[in-house]
Amino acid sequence: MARGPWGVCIPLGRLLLLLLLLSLARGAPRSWSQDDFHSDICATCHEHATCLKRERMSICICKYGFVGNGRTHCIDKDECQFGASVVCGNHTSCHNTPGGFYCICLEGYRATNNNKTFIPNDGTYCTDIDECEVSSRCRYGGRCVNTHGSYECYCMDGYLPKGGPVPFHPTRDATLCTEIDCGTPPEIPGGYIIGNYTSRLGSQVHYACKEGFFSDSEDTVSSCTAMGTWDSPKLNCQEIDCGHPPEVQHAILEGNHSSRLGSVAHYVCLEGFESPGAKITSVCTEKGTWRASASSCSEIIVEINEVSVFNNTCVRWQINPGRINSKIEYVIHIKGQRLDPLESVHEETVNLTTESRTPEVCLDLYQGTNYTVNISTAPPRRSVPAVIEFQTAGDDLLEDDGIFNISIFNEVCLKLNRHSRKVGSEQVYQFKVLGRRRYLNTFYHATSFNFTTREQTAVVCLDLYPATDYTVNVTLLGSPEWPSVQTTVTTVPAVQQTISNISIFNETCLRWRSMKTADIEEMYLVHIWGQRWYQKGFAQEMIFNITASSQTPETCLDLSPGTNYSVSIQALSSELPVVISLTTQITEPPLPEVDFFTVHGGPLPRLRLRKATEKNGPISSYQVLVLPLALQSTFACDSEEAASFFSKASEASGYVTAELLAKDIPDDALEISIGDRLYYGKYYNAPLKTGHDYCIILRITSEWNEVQFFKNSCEFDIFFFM
Ligand SMILES: *[C@@H]1O[C@H](CO)[C@@H](O)[C@H](O)[C@H]1NC(C)=O
Ligand SMILES: *[C@@H]1O[C@H](CO)[C@@H](O)[C@H](O)[C@H]1NC(C)=O
Ligand SMILES: *[C@@H]1O[C@H](CO)[C@@H](O)[C@H](O)[C@H]1NC(C)=O
Ligand SMILES: *[C@@H]1O[C@H](CO)[C@@H](O)[C@H](O)[C@H]1NC(C)=O
Ligand SMILES: *[C@@H]1O[C@H](CO)[C@@H](O)[C@H](O)[C@H]1NC(C)=O
Ligand SMILES: *[C@@H]1O[C@H](CO)[C@@H](O)[C@H](O)[C@H]1NC(C)=O
Ligand SMILES: *[C@@H]1O[C@H](CO)[C@@H](O)[C@H](O)[C@H]1NC(C)=O
Ligand SMILES: *[C@@H]1O[C@H](CO)[C@@H](O)[C@H](O)[C@H]1NC(C)=O
Ligand SMILES: *[C@@H]1O[C@H](CO)[C@@H](O)[C@H](O)[C@H]1NC(C)=O
Ligand SMILES: *[C@@H]1O[C@H](CO)[C@@H](O)[C@H](O)[C@H]1NC(C)=O
Ligand SMILES: *[C@@H]1O[C@H](CO)[C@@H](O)[C@H](O)[C@H]1NC(C)=O
Ligand SMILES: *[C@H]1O[C@@H](CO)[C@H](O)[C@@H](O)[C@@H]1NC(C)=O
Repeated sequence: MARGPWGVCIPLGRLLLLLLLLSLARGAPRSWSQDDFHSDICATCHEHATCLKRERMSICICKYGFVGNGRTHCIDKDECQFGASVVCGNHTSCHNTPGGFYCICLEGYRATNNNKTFIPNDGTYCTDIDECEVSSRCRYGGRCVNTHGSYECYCMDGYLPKGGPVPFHPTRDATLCTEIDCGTPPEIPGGYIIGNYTSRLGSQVHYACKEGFFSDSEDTVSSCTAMGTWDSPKLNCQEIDCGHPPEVQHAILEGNHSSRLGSVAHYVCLEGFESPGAKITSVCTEKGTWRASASSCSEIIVEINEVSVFNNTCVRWQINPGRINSKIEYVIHIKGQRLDPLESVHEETVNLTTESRTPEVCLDLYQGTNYTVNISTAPPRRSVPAVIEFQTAGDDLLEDDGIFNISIFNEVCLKLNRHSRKVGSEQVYQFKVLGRRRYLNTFYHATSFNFTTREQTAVVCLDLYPATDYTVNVTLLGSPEWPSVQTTVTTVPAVQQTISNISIFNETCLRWRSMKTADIEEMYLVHIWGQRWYQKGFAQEMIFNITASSQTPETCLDLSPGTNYSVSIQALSSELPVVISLTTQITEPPLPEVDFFTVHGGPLPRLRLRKATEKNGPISSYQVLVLPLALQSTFACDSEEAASFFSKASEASGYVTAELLAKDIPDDALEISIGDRLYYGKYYNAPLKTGHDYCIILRITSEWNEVQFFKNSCEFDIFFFM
């Protein structure tokens, strides 16, 4: 509603009609007849009036937009005076013109006739301009929203505002819409992304857990949100950890296993249990739990069978094969019915723990008694028990297999098994033990001990000597009528070494230490082998016995020189010999054999030498020496000096005129002529001077082991006259 200047409210449509009627009413009193006034009146009309001719009358009427009497005044009416919104409608401005007005739409609005100006009475009005429709003004990614007379920008779906407010106006604000990019999806520890994805809004990534990981949550998807971030993934991959494998009844875990996926835990049945068929395992599954195999451990029931009696009071049996590796405890229930004393009962339980599959037990039983023996396993192990009935042998002390069963063990101990016992009496047996060795006259070992029937199985360690024949006399003390019983046992040779610290002295003598008790006579077997590397045919063997009581026996051996020996010494009470090696030194070589031919006035004197036998050591060389006869008595054969013809001390000195190595001497003989002016070895065989007397000497040298350079032997001397 517009508020008019008259203070009344008038609807706009009716106002125009009212103005027109007012004008007509005012003109009415000034109406004249057509005849009188026709031309005059019209001439007097105001310039903004028109002359209206009606029959005989003319009337001046102000033109539309003017108000007045039509003749003296017609003034412009201001249509806009009631306000633009009243006259032109909403969102307008009103513009008065002489005799009219026009309307213009306000900024942001347009006239419905699409003209710039309009007159509202043709129904034109101002309508809001949809700026958003007109052009895209909101920049890239922006979304235009039209408002009254204006617009504002938001970011499109998939875009986010950056750098300014929202909503924004592109001319005013720096806001930019950027495309949403969620970037790399978050990583899930223990998980990974399946397949393709984009980082744009609405994109989805699908996660899965890696091998060995599992998730409680089934939700595997994360989406790129309008916030430009990924949903936080619900999948929670945890490493599969099956923890400790479950217990399996009657079984224990064996070996290594981990708590990770696929790990296999192996079980073994406890001792006494078995899992027929399959092995027992448990597997760590992808659910993080162990899945056990179906098999289980069931108890092995011990079957006791093949029960038999031996040695009068001993019982043995067999058990079924099965996985029982450890000891089994047996309960042996003994019940005996005796006539003497009258109808007495012997009842007893004996426990035996053994891992043998054929256990044996010797029971403490009365003689001449009917026994029932019930064998079963001790709880908790279960068994099929076995029962045997038997009668023990009569109470006869003089039974031919003896009261005592004497055996030897550990070389030095006697084990005494008594098979029977007598009720109500304890007897003492005296044992006299005498040891002898057939091969030693003075060897003698005597000892004695007492044994009471209290001891069922006794062990007496007497420190017996090995390889000795012992006689054991048993006497029942206090029963002169009971004859003594005699038995013999022989100890085996010692398995340990009884000789130590063997040493050589004075070249061919041996000394050692006997580990047996002092002052006990012992016989030693000595075995000697001799060999010479330089004399193939040489072989020496000696075997003999030595008897000695000393703890450090000595013996000197008759050995050849220049020989390698092996010497074995064994105490006859021992199984083991001691072997040592020794080498004797070489001694003087044998006399050389020579033939000498003297030729008068003709050829040179010739010497024929034969190979000497290598007796006391290897022969290395032969030397021919020339000695002035005058020096013969002072010549020392063992002097090592060997001057040559050129290096001799004086004209009158002797010298070596030839040297021949033993290997160069042929088997038959070698001849050389003295003074033939040749070199033999490094020696010059110089011509002898005529008119002098010489002694020609042959010298043989034995040498062994370099250091053991040994003597010369010279024997054959020749007088040579010229
Ligand atoms: C003009 O605007 C007023 C208030 O804003 C409204 O009540 C009226 O209906 C409008 N007139 C037209 C013709 O749209
Ligand atoms: C992943 O995208 C590539 C490239 O667009 C396409 O070649 C491939 O087949 C897609 N893989 C899957 C599993 O969709
Ligand atoms: C058990 O594990 C240890 C340590 O990992 C390893 O040294 C050993 O060899 C394994 N034993 C077997 C039987 O696998
Ligand atoms: C009975 O005992 C003796 C001596 O202890 C033994 O030599 C013999 O082998 C045993 N008999 C049986 C059947 O074991
Ligand atoms: C023998 O074993 C049974 C069962 O284990 C036990 O009750 C008993 O005391 C044991 N007897 C002896 C003497 O050890
Ligand atoms: C043992 O049993 C046999 C047969 O049953 C019987 O003849 C004998 O007299 C019994 N001996 C004893 C000592 O009870
Ligand atoms: C043997 O002993 C077992 C265990 O003590 C018992 O169950 C069984 O009855 C006995 N058998 C006989 C024949 O005595
Ligand atoms: C054995 O007993 C007899 C008689 O009592 C005694 O003379 C002797 O010395 C005892 N021998 C030993 C080794 O104890
Ligand atoms: C054992 O007895 C026999 C004859 O019975 C006797 O000749 C011998 O000397 C006795 N030996 C010992 C060690 O007493
Ligand atoms: C070695 O023999 C010599 C002479 O035969 C002798 O005097 C010496 O005592 C012996 N040496 C040893 C250690 O017996
Ligand atoms: C050494 O003595 C033992 C035992 O008497 C005998 O068997 C062996 O023949 C003897 N050896 C020599 C070489 O005398
Ligand atoms: C605009 O309006 C149309 C009708 O709606 C008229 O026919 C035109 O004459 C008018 N033009 C102007 C300039 O007013």
